[in-house]
Amino acid sequence: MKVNIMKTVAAAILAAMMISPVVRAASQEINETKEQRDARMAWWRDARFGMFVHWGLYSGLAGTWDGKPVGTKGGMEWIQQRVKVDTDTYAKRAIPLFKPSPDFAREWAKLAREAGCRYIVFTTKHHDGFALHNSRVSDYDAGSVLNRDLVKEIVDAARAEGLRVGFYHSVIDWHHDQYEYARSKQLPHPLKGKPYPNGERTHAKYLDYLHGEVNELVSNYGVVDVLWWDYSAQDFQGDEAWKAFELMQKVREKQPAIIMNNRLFRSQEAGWSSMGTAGYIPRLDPKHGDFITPEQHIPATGMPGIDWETCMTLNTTWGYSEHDKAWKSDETLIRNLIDIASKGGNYLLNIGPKGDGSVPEESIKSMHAIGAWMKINGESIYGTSASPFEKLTWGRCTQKSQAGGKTRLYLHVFDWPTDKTLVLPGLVNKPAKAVMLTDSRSLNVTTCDNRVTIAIPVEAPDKIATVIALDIEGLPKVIKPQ
Ligand code: H79
Repeated sequence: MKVNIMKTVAAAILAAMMISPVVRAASQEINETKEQRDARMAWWRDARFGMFVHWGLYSGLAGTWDGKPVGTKGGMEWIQQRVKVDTDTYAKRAIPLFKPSPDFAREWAKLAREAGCRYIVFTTKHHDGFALHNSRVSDYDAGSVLNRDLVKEIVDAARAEGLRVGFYHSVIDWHHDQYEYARSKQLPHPLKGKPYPNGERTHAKYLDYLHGEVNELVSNYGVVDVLWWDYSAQDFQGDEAWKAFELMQKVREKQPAIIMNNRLFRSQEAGWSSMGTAGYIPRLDPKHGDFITPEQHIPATGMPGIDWETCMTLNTTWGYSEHDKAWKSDETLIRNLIDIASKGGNYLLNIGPKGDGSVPEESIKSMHAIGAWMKINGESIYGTSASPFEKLTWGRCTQKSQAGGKTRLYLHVFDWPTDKTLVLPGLVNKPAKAVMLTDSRSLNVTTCDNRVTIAIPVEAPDKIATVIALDIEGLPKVIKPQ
């Protein structure tokens, strides 16, 4: 009997050895046809506009430490790193100020819907390591500290408003006693340069915890539409840092349709040219993720053939700061959304709620201004693709295919011409009709010498962006104007 068991075990080990290289290779391969991928990405590509939320223990601190502002600009979700304190010191001050109201999540979800966002991505855990769900693998979580599962509250509220839901999850973790922060020179840590307070650390134990928390997140909250990893460095990334391929595969097993960004990696083939927020290149092997994430910037010419999403703040911080007054204007925000859509990308616009979960008044106003514009002009953003024009002097363009082989071009006019004509240089298609979305007014269209000219009123109906929907025959054909 014993011998037989031994034989079976030996056979099993042998079999595992033989198939393991195949399994490992398979874990990196994406077994998906282009059609399957397009179907999986479809809702995300159509959505074009999402709401990002940065909210955690740092939110109650509000950019203040020892009664003084830590700064007036920049990410105050990094406050623990900025003041360089250990987790005990940080948590002792931050926890009493983190007091979520009963209704906070419904407020966010309503705001996102009113703004015209189709999805919401929120911080399930930021770099400080405090998890918003009820975790079995950590005591530094909302379940242990507040006896609440804030992830569940947010997911339920978002679903009730018809929004898709994404989880931001930091793979950097400043609280965990096995996180070997000395392994990277580039990744931040509040105790950087100092020896580990607890002596030896074992990175493998940290990875068990990281994978454990992610497993809870993708197992206990129904369908998760997006996983937004943050982040890796050139000197610490991918498999070495996070057992990235295994992590992604485990996530996909639980959530086959999930869409993930590329931030478990930072290499050329994963779309990174360097560190920094401008270091992106239009290149992405799908095994590293589904989309590229320019942070606080819009790529000059988009990223043809690649899915990308620009994330941006409303002022200059992601996590709430009572000192940051550098709010972007409605004009900037709306034009950024249009600019991004005209380049074929998504806009993930951030709010940083306060410690009680309430959204700053300025942010509510901005989101409502975008919502008012989207209510009239949303069809020029949702489900559109990038402009066929290289450049337009007066604004931007998006496009959508129509029934009967027509294409609808959405002309977003930023700088309203003073001569009552809007010219589309180099457009050779036959125009069918032009309508202003603001008031459904029809406009006269003429065509001559490879340029389409639309007669427009003297005054711009919308000073920020007036949209004219122009239907043309066939797919747009633009030639270089002589
Ligand atoms: O979660 C948000 C940032 O906290 C995180 N990604 C977004 C979505 C992020 N982590 N690192 N970085 C972004 C890049 C580094 C940014 C820095 Fe700074 C600029 C580090 C120091 C200056 C911003 C301002 C963060 C701290 C101060």
